[in-house]
Amino acid sequence: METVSEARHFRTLFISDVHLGSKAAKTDFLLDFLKTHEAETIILVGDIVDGWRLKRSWYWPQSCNDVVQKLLRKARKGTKIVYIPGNHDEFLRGFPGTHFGGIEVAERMVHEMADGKRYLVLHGDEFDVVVRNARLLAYLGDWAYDTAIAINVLLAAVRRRLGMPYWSFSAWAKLQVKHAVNFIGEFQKVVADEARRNEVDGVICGHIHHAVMEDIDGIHYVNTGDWVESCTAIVEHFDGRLELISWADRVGAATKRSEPEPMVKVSIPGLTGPADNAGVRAA
Ligand SMILES: [Mn+2]
Repeated sequence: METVSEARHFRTLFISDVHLGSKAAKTDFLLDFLKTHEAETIILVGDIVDGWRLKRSWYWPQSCNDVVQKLLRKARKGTKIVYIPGNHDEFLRGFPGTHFGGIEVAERMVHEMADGKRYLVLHGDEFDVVVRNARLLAYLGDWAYDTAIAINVLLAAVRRRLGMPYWSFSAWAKLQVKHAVNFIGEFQKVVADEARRNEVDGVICGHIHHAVMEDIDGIHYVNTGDWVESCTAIVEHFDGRLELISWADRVGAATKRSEPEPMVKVSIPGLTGPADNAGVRAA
């Protein structure tokens, strides 16, 4: 589609849950968005590359490389880019503090807005276990809470070793439609609690594919949403004001690709393509 709009400039751009490597990734929309949105800093809030999908079956059309190249080009041109890995791209979690192609990898960070407000930025999957066992953990207290999070991290590592996919909150929540709203509410509350513990004004996360900005007991809870369904991003204006952009709404109804795209070789520094038919080994 032809979009004849000038690029809009922002202080910061927050994007998460693109799931490059999954057929559902709306790469065309994201490319359009990245072409028309410039920022001093771009923070990738996890699950940008879906390592799990790629491991099962290689799906990497040219448009996936285009997204990666677009980001790398922005980095070359002076945009500061921070990549906070999520559970689907946790192969990057082993490299906190490292850089690839000008992109910095961090587990989580505190971002200070132009108006001085401080926000904790993290993907959010570490709280899955707390969400699932919220009532029990509240009863058992801090020690059990910390232990549960540690066990969650350990369990994810064991599952990874055994070649089992990470337990997916969004997939699971969708299966339990009736309760999904409760789960989302519980997730938001748990993440807001973490922000409070870190003595910040707000929190920016992804993971549950549910973009929203709202106040939760004095904490500004912000979720970046996703680029597999809703095509949403959070932007910080130069005065520190945050805005939720729904890109799919801006450019019209989502149009599905009719023809399957040919697969190409991946070109992400550090991530190699499939060596054989067995699939990909993600770093
Ligand atoms: Mn996630």
